[in-house]
Amino acid sequence: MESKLALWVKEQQTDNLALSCRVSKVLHREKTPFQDMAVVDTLQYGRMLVLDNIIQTTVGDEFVYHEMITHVALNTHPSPKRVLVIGGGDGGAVREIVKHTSIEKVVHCEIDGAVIEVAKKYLPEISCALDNPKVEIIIDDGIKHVRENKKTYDVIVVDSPDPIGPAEGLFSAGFYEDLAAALKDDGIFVAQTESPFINRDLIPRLYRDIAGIFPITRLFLANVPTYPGGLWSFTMGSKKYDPLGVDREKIPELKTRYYSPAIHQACFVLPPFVQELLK
Ligand code: AAT
Repeated sequence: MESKLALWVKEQQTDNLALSCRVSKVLHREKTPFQDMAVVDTLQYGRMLVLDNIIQTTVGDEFVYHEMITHVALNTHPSPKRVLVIGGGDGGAVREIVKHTSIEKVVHCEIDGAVIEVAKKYLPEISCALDNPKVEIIIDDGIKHVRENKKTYDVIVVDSPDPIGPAEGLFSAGFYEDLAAALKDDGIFVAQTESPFINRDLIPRLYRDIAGIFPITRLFLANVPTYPGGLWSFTMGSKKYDPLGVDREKIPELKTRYYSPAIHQACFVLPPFVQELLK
């Protein structure tokens, strides 16, 4: 008999908005020292990682986010060798970064080792590069790691949770100063910067803070259906190279499903309601 039981994961995105996904199976539940973690199979988007009731990633749409948080910045730098990922315990950003042949080392600094373990066990298609010999995993606070490393990285990717509670520090001007110091003289950082529909106070503040530190600051967009609002922003701070100056013909061919040389240019074209936020 077909089960009539309907289990749902519900992310309360704002006081007045929620996204629910029907669950076919609960694979893992754990209270880590940092957060409440679950891995579930959803019928719409496949396997999903949830932390503190916030959807972190799903097998169905993760490629958009992980390709865009990495390739736009990596292809702006002429030869990225040392890359730091802060957060992103699922390993999706690391998987994309090691596709670049110039890469010598990826340091992956995630605060919660339990997220990495669970990703390795239940999300193999996302975590598959975490065992790559070029990857060094450090279980530590990314804020502390950038403070302790100066002029070390070509590119830093901030794959952070939403700016709630302890993650707030990953969205502060002081942290952006530390990122600038941890980058080499021609370094670039990129961070996920939330939804232009929902985080309309946060995005202008971050953009101003980053533009006060980096000579080149650019915001770009992609569609991530399981994140609040569906339209997602990323902000890049660069010391020397402009992502808009990249010669499309010279972008290396990568096996991707969302990012492409045309998307590299198109993602910086902002609708007026987003441009308005950056004035
Ligand atoms: N790849 C998309 C997944 C994430 S997860 C964000 C990760 O950041 C989590 O694994 C969390 O444990 C880790 N994290 C939180 N704070 C820190 C910190 N201070 N240093 C290092 N890692 C940290 C992004 C989800 C975005 C959700 C959008 N709604």
